[in-house]
Amino acid sequence: MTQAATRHDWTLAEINALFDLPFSDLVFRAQTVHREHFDPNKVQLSTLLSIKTGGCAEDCKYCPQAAQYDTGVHAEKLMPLETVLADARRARDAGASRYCMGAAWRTPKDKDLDKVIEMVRGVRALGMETCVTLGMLKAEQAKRLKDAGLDYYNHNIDTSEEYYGEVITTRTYQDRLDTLEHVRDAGLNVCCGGIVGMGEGRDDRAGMLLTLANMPRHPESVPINMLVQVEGTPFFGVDPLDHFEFVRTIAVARILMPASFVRLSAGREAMPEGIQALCFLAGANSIFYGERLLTTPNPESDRDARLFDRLGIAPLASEDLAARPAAE
Ligand code: SAM
Ligand code: DTB
Ligand code: SF4
Repeated sequence: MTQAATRHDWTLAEINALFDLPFSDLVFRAQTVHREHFDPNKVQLSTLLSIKTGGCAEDCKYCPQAAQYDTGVHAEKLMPLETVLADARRARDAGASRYCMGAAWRTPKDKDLDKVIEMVRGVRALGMETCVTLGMLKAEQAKRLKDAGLDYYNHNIDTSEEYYGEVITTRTYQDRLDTLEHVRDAGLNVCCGGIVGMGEGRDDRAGMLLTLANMPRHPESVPINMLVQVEGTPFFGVDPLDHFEFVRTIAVARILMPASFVRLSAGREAMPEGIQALCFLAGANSIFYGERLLTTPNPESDRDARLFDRLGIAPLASEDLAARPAAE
């Protein structure tokens, strides 16, 4: 089968036209693209740990960790190295190939970065891929992480440039793009996606994917999160997004970024398994695996293992990942 060239010049009208396709046509097209680039029955597993929880100075309206919202999440200190490594070992033994460490920081202080670097080294030594998400990074901080052997940096654009001001006011869209450029320039793999179900319109979902797909190189990993509504956050109580619209978002991401891992990310706890199966059919090939995301629940690992069995899906091993060409 001949592969269409990977594009970086999508227009909003083209992306909206994909969203407007009949559901079956869209999913068929996404699955066809998916099969040109990936084994359709393999899914990559990442386990998350919040290494520094709560007390964050930013005002992201979806986030239970922002200090200014009363959500019951309290500020904690950075976790000790040994606690992190013990958790990573458990995740590896349960089958995760990548370990992602998240911190509720606007940006890391250099002395905190030293400690995170020790964590990255320790997790790598366990034979896992590493990912961290620490907020905004300066160029030299990104380089230090790369030198320490970090594989991926997660930093999301979250939504479209147009809707962004409705979601966060304490840092700009451009701030996020600057961090992503530093991460890319340092030679790290980029993990970048966003959240849907925050009251945005379809145009915003299309606009978010447009920003991602027209980056000079596609992010290697594209997490699509369904908003987890947490009481006390400003977005608690917004109209939930139709599940089929979520599947459409996954399918369009797959078509636009054919060689990237598209992650069915937050929101699976409240998502019927049939919808999750549709997401895999639409080209999602990565999940967060383990009972907890950062502060909110995720499906139990044995429930996911059973779902994979029923669908004939196998977890992707670290060796399979190492053998893959990079995203384009
Ligand atoms: N503080 C860092 C930052 O914001 O870049 C790193 C951690 S932050 C929690 C990582 C990402 O988690 C956010 O960019 C957002 O996309 C996602 N996220 C946070 N709260 C969420 C929620 N309630 N539902 C879905 N995704 C969420
Ligand atoms: C991403 O895109 N989603 C993850 C990860 N990157 C860091 C975080 C989801 C957080 C969901 C809310 C919580 O558990 O606090
Ligand atoms: Fe802080 Fe990150 Fe939550 Fe925003 S998403 S409030 S930056 S922890």
